[in-house]
Amino acid sequence: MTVLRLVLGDQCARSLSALEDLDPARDVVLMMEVRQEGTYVPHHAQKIALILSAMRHFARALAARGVRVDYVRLDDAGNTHSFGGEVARAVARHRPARIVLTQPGEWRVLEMARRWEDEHAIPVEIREDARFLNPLPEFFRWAGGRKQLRMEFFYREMRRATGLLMEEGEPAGGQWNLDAENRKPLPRGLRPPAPPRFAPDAITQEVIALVQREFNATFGTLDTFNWPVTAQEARIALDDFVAHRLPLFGDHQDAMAEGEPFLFHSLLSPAMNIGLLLPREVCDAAEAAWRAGLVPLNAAEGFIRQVLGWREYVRGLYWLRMPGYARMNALEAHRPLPAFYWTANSGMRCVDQAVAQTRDHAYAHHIQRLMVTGNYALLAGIHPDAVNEWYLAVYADAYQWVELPNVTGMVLHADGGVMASKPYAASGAYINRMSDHCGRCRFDVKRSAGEGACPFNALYWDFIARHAERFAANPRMAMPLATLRKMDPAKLAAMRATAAAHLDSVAPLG
Ligand code: FAD
Ligand code: DLZ
Ligand code: SF4
Repeated sequence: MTVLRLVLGDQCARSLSALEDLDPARDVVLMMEVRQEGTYVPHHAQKIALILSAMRHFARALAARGVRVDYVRLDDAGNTHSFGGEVARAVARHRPARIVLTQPGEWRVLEMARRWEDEHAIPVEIREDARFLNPLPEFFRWAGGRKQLRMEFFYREMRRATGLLMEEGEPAGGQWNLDAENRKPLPRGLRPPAPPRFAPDAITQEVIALVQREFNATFGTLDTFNWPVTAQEARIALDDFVAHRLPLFGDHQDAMAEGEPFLFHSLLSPAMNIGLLLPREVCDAAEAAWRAGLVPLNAAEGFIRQVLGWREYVRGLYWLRMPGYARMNALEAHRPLPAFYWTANSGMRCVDQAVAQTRDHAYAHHIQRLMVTGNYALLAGIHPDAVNEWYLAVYADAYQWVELPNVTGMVLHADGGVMASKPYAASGAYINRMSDHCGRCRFDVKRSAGEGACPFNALYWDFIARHAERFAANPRMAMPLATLRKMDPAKLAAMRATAAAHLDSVAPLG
């Protein structure tokens, strides 16, 4: 009897566990374009277009291999526009003996899927997502009993387990982590090579028109759509990155520069997160380039650490801690999201550049997400729900399994330190060191109080003072707390007044 196999939009991988034992003569693959997935947060138009185009290409590739694909298009008559409704209609159409799917990337969808067995009175098998390098049971075993879950120790285990960048049981080059070499700003005159172009084919063009027509995506332009939408294109993107940008990826990983949204970054997360590339092939390509002498070790290690370490770690943490993780607010932050997260008109050059690039490309690199828009949200005390919704909406690579730990854990310290031993809070000095934004800003990065002072400075000390008691027991916060104690009270009062005036002047989302 028929097995109904589901492929969700972020599961466009040939090696998907749900397709493993597929029998083309017997089974049906169900793919569903549904409005609910496009609107549960106000997604960037490019994110919706990427998913729908990748889904249509993947369905075509499956059909070409003789697989029966039941593909529900967004504008099909009768589309109920939810996964639940479409699964119910497909069960009525095919009368399957059972449903098979790969574990979804978001808790809310997993909850939905867990109900189908009762709703349809047939077995529903939810399989491990084998695209990841670290099976969840192994992560849970590693995490078991530990009070703090430090990525660095997890990463070392992953290096040992996979053999990546290992030589006779030791880390290649003698050190596990070469991050100290990876903090250089972009030197004047160095222009990063442009990423490859992926001209939209007929399918992508059709999808772009559909998204323009059907979704009221007010944030984000589609004119600059340039994401790989097939496994073949994603491989071209990977090879291009390894050849042209990986060599300097490490050196300038943390740099920010005017008019350079991509720098030496890979831009591979959107493709990886929907299954067009596997993390193992991405890591193997970086390691092979290093072994061939084409890229330095700090570049290969820095990049592999992001994919093998951070990416696997945040996914493990998400499934370990959900659903409670989504409700955490350890620093009791309650402000609404400022409107400038959508309009790019804060007057803070670093913030406006990050938001404008996000609007134009559905992309900002890690340090912009962490140390600019994220740092601002942390210092200003914006509610985690509002911050999470924004990050989940605006990036082409955003799915809750990866977005939530980065925001709640890494950026907002809202998990009380499960992920990071101290908050990534920084004043304007950090942004000034790593970018060329401050020279073009109407605020003065050297000043901390009064009209025209950089808001990050005043907000930083206001944040430290606000949470001084809470952070007192944290040895990693000893330095800023000691500086705070020695600070002239009048100076601190002036900074806190500047922070308050700034926050009062910021328009919340209407
Ligand atoms: P590169 O700089 O080239 O890095 C290589 C790869 O490493 C990325 O493609 C990604 O797969 C992986 N990676 C790097 N850092 C992380 C990390 N912290 N967590 C998980 N994977 C990582 N990444 C997402 O994929 N989706 C998100 O929704 C997302 N939200 C984020 C929100 C915040 C607040 C922060 C601070 C980070 C977030 N990240 C997210 C992680 C990281 O910023 C992006 O993966 C990266 O910017 C994607 O661009 P890239 O492919 O050019 O990355
Ligand atoms: C993000 C997204 C969007 C915009 N649309 C669809 C869709 O129409 N059909 C689909 O199967 N998936 C879509 N997705 C991705 C899902 O939201 C994703 O599978 C879940 O969030 C689980 O990670
Ligand atoms: Fe950002 Fe402050 Fe620099 Fe302006 S002066 S770009 S607000 S860090």
